Amino acid sequence: MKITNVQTLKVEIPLQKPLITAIHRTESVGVVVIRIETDSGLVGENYVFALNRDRLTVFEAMIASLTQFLIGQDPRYVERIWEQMWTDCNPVGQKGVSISAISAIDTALWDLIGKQAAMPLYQLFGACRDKVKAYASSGLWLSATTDELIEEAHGFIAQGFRSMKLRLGKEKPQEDIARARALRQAIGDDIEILTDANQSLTPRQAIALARQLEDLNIGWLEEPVPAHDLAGHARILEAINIPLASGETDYTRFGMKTILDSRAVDILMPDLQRIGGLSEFRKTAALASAYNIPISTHIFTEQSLSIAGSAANCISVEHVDWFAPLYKEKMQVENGYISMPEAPGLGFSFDYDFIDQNLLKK
Ligand code: SMN
Ligand code: MG
Repeated sequence: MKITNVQTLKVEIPLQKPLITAIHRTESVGVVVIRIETDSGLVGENYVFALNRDRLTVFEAMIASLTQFLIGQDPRYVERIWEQMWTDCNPVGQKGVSISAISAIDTALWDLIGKQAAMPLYQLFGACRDKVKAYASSGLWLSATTDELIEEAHGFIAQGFRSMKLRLGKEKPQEDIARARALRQAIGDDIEILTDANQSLTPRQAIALARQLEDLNIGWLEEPVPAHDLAGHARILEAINIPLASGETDYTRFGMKTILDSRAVDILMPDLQRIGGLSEFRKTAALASAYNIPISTHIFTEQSLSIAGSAANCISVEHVDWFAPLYKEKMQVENGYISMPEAPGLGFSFDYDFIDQNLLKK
């Protein structure tokens, strides 16, 4: 099997309601779709997420700069291709746009490998489970009123979720506490509440806030302080009785090792795109297991199921619905769990009617 062509398409996916956290704000989701074509007729499919439409051409150009390592190559040499792309990006930086492009390509190559092997990737990697706990994360935004939070929460429960993530970072900490309290009261004790402050607090603020949330049985507190403040994370972790989660903002196994060495997290949350694709995610899961630290995957739900089904220390996946319109197959949540996709490769295939209708021409 040889790669014959790499195609990219810029797509803007409309959102039902704006996505708003302490540091994110967008009304639509921008992605660069990537298709790696081969002489076998099989196509590897994946995308880069650029939050909104503003920088799609930047990501597209970075992918184009790496196609020299793909054309004429066998996708099964994914490890060699990864190393070549990684080395090539050294002078321009091995984080940010570089690693996003590497990730998009790497995961599309794995999609091809799975399709050729006629196996879903979680089985090709060595399966450890058939379904995984998923928490609802497409909502409970900072912009929601307390009434809206409760309405959304009931909607998540009706969809089959038993766990959901509330965003923190209101101007006054009392507001965060009141919202969390109202949510807990509305949904009862059997549904898990996770929280994410999106790096908006100081260590002192985070400790004070966490102490007031402790009696609400919160599953974790995520990114309480700026992601690079690992000493701050470690200080908070020691001081509070809520597990601390972080990791989505850093890159590759090297970034994750720094977090793990700093004893900064109870739960590591690698992000498929920032980590460097499925190749690097598998290495990261193994690394975290050596530190006795569980992982929970960050966004990219469809593709991350391949990790969740094959990494024994993966405790949950974050469920976001933003990318669902790209795909023909839809994830189903049942009693809090998502089943592994059984189709070969990633197990999700693009809906080109939707993509064509939402193409960005410039
Ligand atoms: C998040 C990440 C990316 C976009 C929106 C929200 C958030 C999360 O940090 O963990 O879901
Ligand atoms: Mg987060």
